[in-house]
Amino acid sequence: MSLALLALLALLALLALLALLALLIPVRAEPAETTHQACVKSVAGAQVPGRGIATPGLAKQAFIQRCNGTWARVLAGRDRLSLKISDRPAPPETRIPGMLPDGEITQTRLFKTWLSGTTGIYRHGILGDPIEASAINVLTGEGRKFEFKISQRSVFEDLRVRLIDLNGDEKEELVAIRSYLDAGASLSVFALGADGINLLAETPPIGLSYRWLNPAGAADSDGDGNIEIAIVETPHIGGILRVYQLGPDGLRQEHEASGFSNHRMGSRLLDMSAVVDWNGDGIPDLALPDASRRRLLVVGFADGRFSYLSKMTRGAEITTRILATDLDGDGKPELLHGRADNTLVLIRP
Ligand SMILES: [Ca+2]
Ligand SMILES: [Ca+2]
Ligand SMILES: [Ca+2]
Ligand SMILES: [Ca+2]
Repeated sequence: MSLALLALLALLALLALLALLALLIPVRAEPAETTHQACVKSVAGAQVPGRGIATPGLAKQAFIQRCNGTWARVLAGRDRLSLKISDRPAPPETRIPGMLPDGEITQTRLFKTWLSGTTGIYRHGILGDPIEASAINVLTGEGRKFEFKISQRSVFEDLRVRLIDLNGDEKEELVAIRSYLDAGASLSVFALGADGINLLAETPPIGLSYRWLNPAGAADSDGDGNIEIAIVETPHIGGILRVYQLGPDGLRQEHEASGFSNHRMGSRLLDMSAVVDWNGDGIPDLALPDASRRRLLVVGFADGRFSYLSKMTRGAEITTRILATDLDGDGKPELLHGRADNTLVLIRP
């Protein structure tokens, strides 16, 4: 056999081996994006009021409010989205005397909560006006009322109290953004005891006045059985994602990663993030925009390791809530949001 023929045979064998390897290595599917032209003012699930923070769970129904104020239900086909004229999904929100004018009521089976005690001492205006709150209110299922006023050196630079059981005692803690006049925002966790509301734990404030943070989600994001809470620190100036777990010594940071944003300066929208098991490993992941809010990212913390699970196509700015849904009923998640280029987007893993 000639040398040339041997070389040719070797080359053919190599090519066959490479082809076999290509078949064996799974190709990672790109997320599939389905869009619909619509000027979207807001995106909502069917359930309101809620806990005030993204947690695991897929909305079976989703609604949008168009820029002209009308509401529509979002229907998801395999390759297209359509809108069906609908009423507003939730009844008009109840107002409680004394509550923060643009505040929101949150509720679980055990409590109803809201912010009150309006104050103008911290003129930051990150949430649309310089009027902030100075007290947390709780109304229990048995009709007991509690109030907790914070000191003059700080305000609740927030619209709502998030209700989430961070220590696993089957009773929700009360979580709010507390800003110190001379040191900026911290994440504050309160607990309702027999004697009233008490401060349970707090992250160190950012360190500078007029520096803010926005919670992003709460879930057992590493699978260790404890709930973590994720926040984005300084979402307007190159946000840092921080993940905390509440323990006997307070809130301990477990992860830190830069390049995220879940809030636009001056907006009252706090929900630009979703908790969703994107890779189907049974552990909840977190979806939130990058620092420019022009690209949606999904990150995971399974087994205590931070990783990027998906980076969507860069496009126009994300302008609405990011809602985890299962609108097509296949049991797998989708992410729904509106963009500044008048597009409603549904993304499948
Ligand atoms: Ca608890
Ligand atoms: Ca955990
Ligand atoms: Ca997962
Ligand atoms: Ca689905």
